[in-house]
Amino acid sequence: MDMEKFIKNMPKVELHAHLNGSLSTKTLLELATLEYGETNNEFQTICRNFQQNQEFSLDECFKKFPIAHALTTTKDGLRRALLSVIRDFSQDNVVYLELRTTPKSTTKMSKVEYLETVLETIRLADSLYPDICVKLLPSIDRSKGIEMAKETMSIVTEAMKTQSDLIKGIDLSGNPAISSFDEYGKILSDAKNNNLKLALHCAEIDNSDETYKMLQFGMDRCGHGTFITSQNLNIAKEKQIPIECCLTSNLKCGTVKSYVEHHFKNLYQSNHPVVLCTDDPGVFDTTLSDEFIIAQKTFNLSTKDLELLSLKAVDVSFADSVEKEFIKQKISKYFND
Ligand code: 6MZ
Repeated sequence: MDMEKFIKNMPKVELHAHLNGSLSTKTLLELATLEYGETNNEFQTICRNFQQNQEFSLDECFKKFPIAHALTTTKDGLRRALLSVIRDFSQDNVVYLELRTTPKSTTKMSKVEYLETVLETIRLADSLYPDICVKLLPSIDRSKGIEMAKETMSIVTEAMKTQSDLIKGIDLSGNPAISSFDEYGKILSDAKNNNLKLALHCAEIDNSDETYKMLQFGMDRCGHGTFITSQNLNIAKEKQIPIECCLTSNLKCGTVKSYVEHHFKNLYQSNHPVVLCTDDPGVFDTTLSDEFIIAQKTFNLSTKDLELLSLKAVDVSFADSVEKEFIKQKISKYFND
């Protein structure tokens, strides 16, 4: 079997994907048709522009999300979007997915209803797409301010009383150029005390002071980690903080110059825990298979490397021990049969 086919069929683990960044153009067009009756040409162009095919800046990337957000303001739209995303990951042979999303209040839905709809839909997807196990990491968007973050935490804390089998951690994301980490420390400590793991976007842009503070604060996984260097790299290594590497996202946002120069290479070669992730497969026009294929070709990975990377992803996931064992068996079977 050729390598691309082997990777496509391989059972994969996705740990860093944002719901509204994961909508394919096809899904956006379907949602737009349902929302506005008929898809007009103008909206078709807007949907097609969702994908970032050229190299843009990170700031440009953040201008894309409102296109998806406009189509997930109702319970119906949100449900359809989420089901499409889970289907797409499942069709790409992702067997375990930790999906992130920021609970939002819209004119049609409160934040509580947003979170409830997402959780209900994940449960529904369990019967529709039984080959994929989905968990949720509610996101705090750092660009929306501390009051919004407090509100999100209080809603998540309430939901945890009955849905802790699905809600596994908290993601801190949003435009890293806006606001400072200091404001969010207290809230994230509360999350930790509430048995939530922390997956924090850190060092996506070059801000070594903030990166230092975040690494000292600690986290269960680091999103991107692009600019973790020198002393900060030593801290990340001492603490063995797993890093979620999103090759195409970083390339298209211009935070790394080329695939070859991606920090994945040094981290992997120095045996630091790393995982390959898509970030926003809709925006960046990628899949987890594509990311593995790119990594395999760029860094000349062997099938043993692919197996080790996949098993490491299970280790650093927020699944429970029984779930981890189950996924590991699927992966090992694929590689060793
Ligand atoms: C930081 C990002 C991101 O939550 O509406 N998001 N945050 N860095 C990135 N790198 C490119 N990509 C996505 O999904 C979209 C939201 O995820 C965050 C942003 O807050 C974006 O608005 P949800 O489902």
